[in-house]
Amino acid sequence: MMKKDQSPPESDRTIGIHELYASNPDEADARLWGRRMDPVSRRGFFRGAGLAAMSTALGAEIVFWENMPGGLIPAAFAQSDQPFALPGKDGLIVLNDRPINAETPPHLLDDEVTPGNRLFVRNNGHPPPMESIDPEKWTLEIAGEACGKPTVFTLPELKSKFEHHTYRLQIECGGNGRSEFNPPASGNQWAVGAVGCPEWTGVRLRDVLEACGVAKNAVYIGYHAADTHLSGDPKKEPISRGVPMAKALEDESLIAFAMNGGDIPWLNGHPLRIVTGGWPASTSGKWVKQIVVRDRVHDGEKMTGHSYRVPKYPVAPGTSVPEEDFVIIESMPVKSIVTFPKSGVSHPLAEPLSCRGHAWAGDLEVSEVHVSIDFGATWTKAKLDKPANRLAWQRWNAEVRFPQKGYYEVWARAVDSQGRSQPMIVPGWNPKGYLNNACHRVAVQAV
Ligand SMILES: Nc1nc2c(c(=O)[nH]1)N[C@H]1C(S)=C(S)[C@@H](COP(=O)(O)O)O[C@H]1N2
Ligand SMILES: [Mo]
Repeated sequence: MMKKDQSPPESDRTIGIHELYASNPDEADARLWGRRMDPVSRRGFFRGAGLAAMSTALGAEIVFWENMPGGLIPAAFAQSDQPFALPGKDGLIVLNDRPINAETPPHLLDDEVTPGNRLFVRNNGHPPPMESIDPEKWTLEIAGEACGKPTVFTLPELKSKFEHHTYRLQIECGGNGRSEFNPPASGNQWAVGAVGCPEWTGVRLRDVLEACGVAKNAVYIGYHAADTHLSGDPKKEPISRGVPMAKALEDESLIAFAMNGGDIPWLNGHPLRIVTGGWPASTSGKWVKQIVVRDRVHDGEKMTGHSYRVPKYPVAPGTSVPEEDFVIIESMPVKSIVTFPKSGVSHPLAEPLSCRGHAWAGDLEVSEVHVSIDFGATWTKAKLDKPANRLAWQRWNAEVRFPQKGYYEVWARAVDSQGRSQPMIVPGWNPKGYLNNACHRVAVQAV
């Protein structure tokens, strides 16, 4: 549960980290980040326009920019309250700039419906340039070996031919919470904020697929999208995932063209994305151009190997697991966050403190949320709202009183409709650091 301090020890910041990168980049990453980085992402943090934009933002040229490790946020931003600005986003913590990955601090997730500027961003490649996107001309092709009548729709056709549906759907990155695993797992070091629950409007994936003929041997769908691979190689895709037919055909599985009544934010997939709530958000393809109906488990980029997969049996931390023993993550586990108060607040001893947050449970509903101020020795049942619709997160709130002045932590623990509870400490270690649904906790000083 303890947050690992991601910042390097003071001595390492100044002594020879650049030299160390030149001679032993793995060791330099380990010292700087407490982990080893993917060699592809290590170099070339900023180039061309990105570098120019960053220099403008900093108000100075980055003299040694070529030495900056991939994903390193300039200390001028990382160590200040002024977050590095992403277009259309506000207050997010940027974990990586290439590709852009940013999470939302939990106190900024307090809204019942997550606003566009507060929805996390998880990119595997470069998004299609904003100015290249014309919603009127955008097309979506339905194809694949188990599609009876492959069809290309323009976005206006899609909107006019099929009924519109609006749902609040929770999406959470499979790697949310990764930063707490030990030994550390490579990848974005998400804390708790790679989750959100906006209101999506679109057409049902089912309606569109059925109009194009779903063959009897259909097993899975897969998406192909307009973002490009980090290497610049046009033959490579950054990501192409999907879900089994049963999930694709659910009422709530959407091809969404709007979010919260307006355009989907550019970084979240404008003008068209899939939303399959409750499953790892990697299945919710952004900037979607093609959906294939497959006669086998979709084998696109990041469907195979270790991506979005976990060992099919529990393993000791640090175990190396053979590839054939991994299974694809499907519905996400029960989880909750405390969105109020913000961690670190002081609160007058004489007054009760109203705490609140959200809870969700993949394809299931949350049936109870409990809070504790004594590290889990005793729990109080919170008031829990019903979800606005299936696969929406649920608001909880609870009033707590502190017995005396001092330091406390408010912990929240949700239980799903099948009786499964969030663990109080980090659950099952796995090589890629997925599915950490440990209790979230915030610090409060009673004064
Ligand atoms: N085309 C495309 N779709 C994508 C991704 C991507 O990189 N490209 N990332 C996936 C992953 S891993 C996650 S967690 C979610 C994140 O959605 P968001 O950025 O809108 O929060 O988008 C998914 N869909
Ligand atoms: Mo993700």
